[in-house]
Amino acid sequence: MASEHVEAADDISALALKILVAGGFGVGKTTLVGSVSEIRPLRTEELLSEAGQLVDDTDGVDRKVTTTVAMDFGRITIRSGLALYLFGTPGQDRFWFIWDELSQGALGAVVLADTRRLEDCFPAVDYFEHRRIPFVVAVNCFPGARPYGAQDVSRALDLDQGTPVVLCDARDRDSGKEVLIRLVEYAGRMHTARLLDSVS
Ligand SMILES: Nc1nc2c(ncn2[C@@H]2O[C@H](COP(=O)(O)OP(=O)(O)OP(=O)(O)O)[C@@H](O)[C@H]2O)c(=O)[nH]1
Ligand SMILES: [Mg+2]
Repeated sequence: MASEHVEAADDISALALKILVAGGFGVGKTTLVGSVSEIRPLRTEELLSEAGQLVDDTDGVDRKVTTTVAMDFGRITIRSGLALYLFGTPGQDRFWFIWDELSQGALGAVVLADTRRLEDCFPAVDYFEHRRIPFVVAVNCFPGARPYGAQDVSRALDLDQGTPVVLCDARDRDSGKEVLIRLVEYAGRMHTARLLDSVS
C-alpha cells in the first residue's frame, strides 16, 4: 500500500515557492542553504585561484578557500503543502550575469549581511529594490562581529520602512528557517498589496 505520508514537495497539490539567497562574497549564502535544506544541497564550489586574486574582492574573508561559481540549490518544507526552493547566488561581482536568470519567478529574496562588511550587501539591496522583488535582510552574526541591532542595520542600509531585518546564524537550521518564514510572510503581504493596488 502506498505510504499515507506524502511529503509536501512530492504532493502535486503542494505549493512550491522560489526564494533567492543573495548577498556579498563569503557572507554565508552556501552555508544557509546547506543548513536548512532537507535534501542534499546542490553546490557549485570552486577553489579560489591565484588568477582570481586580481578580480575577486576577498578582503575580510581571508580564510575562505572556495567560492560559489554558479548557484546553490536546496529545498525546505515550511509546513504541510508549502515547500521553498532555495537558490543561492554567487557572491562575486564577476558572476552578476547569473542573477537575472536566477531571479526569474522568485517570490522574494534573503539578503545576507555581515556587519563587518555591510557595504558588500548594497548591490544586492539595490538589485531587489529596483526589480521590486520583496526581500528581508538577514544579518549573519559571525562571532567577533560587533553586535548591531536590527534598527541600526536598517538605518545604515537606508532600507524602505517595513523591510524586515532579522538577526541569524546561517549555520543553524532553526535560525535559517525563521528567516525564511519571515520572508514568506512579508513577501506574501507585499504581493497581495500590489495585487489589490492593481485592481483598484
Ligand atoms: N563563524 C561563522 N562562520 C560562518 C557563518 N556562516 C558561514 N560561515 C563560514 O564563512 C565562510 C563563508 O561561507 P559560505 O557559505 O561559503 O559563503 P558564501 O556567501 O556562500 O560565499 P560565496 O559563494 O563565495 O560568495 C565558510 O567558511 C563558512 O564556514 C557563521 O554564521 N558563523
Ligand atoms: Mg556560496
